[in-house]
Amino acid sequence: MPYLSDDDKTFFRENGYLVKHDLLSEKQLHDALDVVWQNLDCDRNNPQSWIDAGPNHPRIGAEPAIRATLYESPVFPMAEELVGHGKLSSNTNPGPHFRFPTGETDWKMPTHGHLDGYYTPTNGVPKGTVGRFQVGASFYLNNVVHKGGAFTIWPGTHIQAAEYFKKHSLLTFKGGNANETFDMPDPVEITGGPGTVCFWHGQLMHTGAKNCAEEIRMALITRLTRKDNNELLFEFPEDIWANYDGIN
Ligand SMILES: O=C(O)CCC(=O)C(=O)O
Repeated sequence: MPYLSDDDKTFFRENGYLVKHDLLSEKQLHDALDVVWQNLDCDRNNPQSWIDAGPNHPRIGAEPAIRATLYESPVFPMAEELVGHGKLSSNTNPGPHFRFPTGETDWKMPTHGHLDGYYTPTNGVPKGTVGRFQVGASFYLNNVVHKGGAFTIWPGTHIQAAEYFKKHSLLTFKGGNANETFDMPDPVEITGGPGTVCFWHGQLMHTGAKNCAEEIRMALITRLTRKDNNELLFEFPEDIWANYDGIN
């Protein structure tokens, strides 16, 4: 029995993202949160210590409780339903992404997003390479409210990106500043309770919003690639869904 309906797939195809709620069990959330707190440089019982506590990127992706949120939940099978059964590599770990409370109340929707995988001086992608992937999944370990540092996306920009790269080099794209390139739609803030997952196309503009709430925004983000991704890195087929068996 598939997890995703035809309507889900149509939504993903048109908008470049899809949100599903309650995908993680109580135990998965509990165990993952324990690992997070054991490795975070602030005090679980003292909210004052959470304010501006970043940057804080513990290397916990390979911990069994963290991997379980992806591989022992419906998250990976759902991504496979988009890209194709048996097509995705399972070597990828989810990485923790925290947005710490700022202690401020002055919030506005993010105005700038980026695409992942293209060189910028600060994002860790080496110059002369690209790090493309098929589907990202951003999943929340706690409740993420409006103004609470939500993962934020610009719907439809995956289609603009596909058109753009038919005519422009991947290696000269300023991934960190995609606003200059795209006709920007209104952004969508992804809010939801623990276990909410946003699946997003690997070429969708996104960012994390400012956190004016009291809680740390606790997300895991994974970027899933096809097993044959190395052969596809520089390909932009006429049909942008050519490598997504579930969408075709
Ligand atoms: O933390 C977030 O919500 C966004 C993270 C992000 O933009 C990224 O990892 O590329």
